[in-house]
Amino acid sequence: MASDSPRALSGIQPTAGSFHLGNYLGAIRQYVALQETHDAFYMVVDLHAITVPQDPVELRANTRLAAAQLLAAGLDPERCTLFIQSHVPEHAQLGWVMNCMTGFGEASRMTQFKDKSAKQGADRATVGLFTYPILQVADILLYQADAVPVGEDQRQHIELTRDLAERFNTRYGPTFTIPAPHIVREVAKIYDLQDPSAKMSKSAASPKGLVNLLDDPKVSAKKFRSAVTDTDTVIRYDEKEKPGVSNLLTIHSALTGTGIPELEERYEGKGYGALKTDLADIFVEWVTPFHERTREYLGDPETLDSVLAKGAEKARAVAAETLAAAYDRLGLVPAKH
Ligand code: AQP
Repeated sequence: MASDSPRALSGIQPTAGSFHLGNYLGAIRQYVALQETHDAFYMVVDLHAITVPQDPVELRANTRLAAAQLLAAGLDPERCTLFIQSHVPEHAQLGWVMNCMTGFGEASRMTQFKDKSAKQGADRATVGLFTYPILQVADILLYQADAVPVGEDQRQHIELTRDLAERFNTRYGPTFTIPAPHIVREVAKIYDLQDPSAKMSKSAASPKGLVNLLDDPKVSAKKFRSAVTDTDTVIRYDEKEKPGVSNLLTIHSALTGTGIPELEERYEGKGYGALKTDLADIFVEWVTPFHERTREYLGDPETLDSVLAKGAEKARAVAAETLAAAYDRLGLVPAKH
């Protein structure tokens, strides 16, 4: 997309060997769609990943794997800018500025920190995990992003971004675009197949309800077939009374493009088994070529690294300009070269 189009920015963590279906439907699919209408910047956020301990060898491998999966999912380096966050040092630099703009109480209200630190024991959580939403603010503002495609769990962080951008602009003069979340309601929160009250998440207590894109498709098919539903037999979308069935209908509809009312009609009188088996087959059919494409990108590290290097160069040009403007407004003395 032309650089005078509205901007989109998002990032995804290389914290697992595979993205899961929630990441894909909630976020990555929107990345792919927005590259057609926006000047889109997408990054693998390795600096966010280190907010929790990472094995260096795994982190490096997972970062490349994340980039390969994004390309396999449909990101096109001719249509968007794909890069690794740590290749653009301006993220950490503007991150510090934004730390200095944020109230301690304000940061303490971020529910993601509360959830994530509770999972690992609050005492062991790092200061980096506490301030990661503020680094995310910098990620977004550096690119003057208009739209930020994310899942529902990130809404509060985009609100924080808007507040801090407005605060900076009011204090120091117009500097940052105020971004808006791009959250597609229907798929904003994909739920765990075993516990449909919890979001599908890589750090779920049990892997049984988590569908990883790069798992053996047979394993994922089995997870769909044994998904938790309810004791009734009627296939009807009802988030409150039938969260398990509603989640399966959401996933079916997202993968096939069939509307939910049409699915309800199609499965009338058929029982849950038919829905689960069909969905297992639909997923396997969708994910098999995704595996092949991911393998192809991983098998050609030179091309992958060159895509990421070009992406970082393009990203840096934009990020450096924004950082320079912000430093100038703050009153920092420019370095003489
Ligand atoms: N279940 C989900 N439904 C819809 N969207 C989701 N996202 C994550 N889970 C769901 C969206 O995926 C994008 C990338 O998220 P991330 O890199 O921050 O990954 P994450 O949030 O760390 O993924 P998890 O599995 O949710 O990790 P944990 O278990 O650590 O909390 C984001 O846009 C996110 O909204």
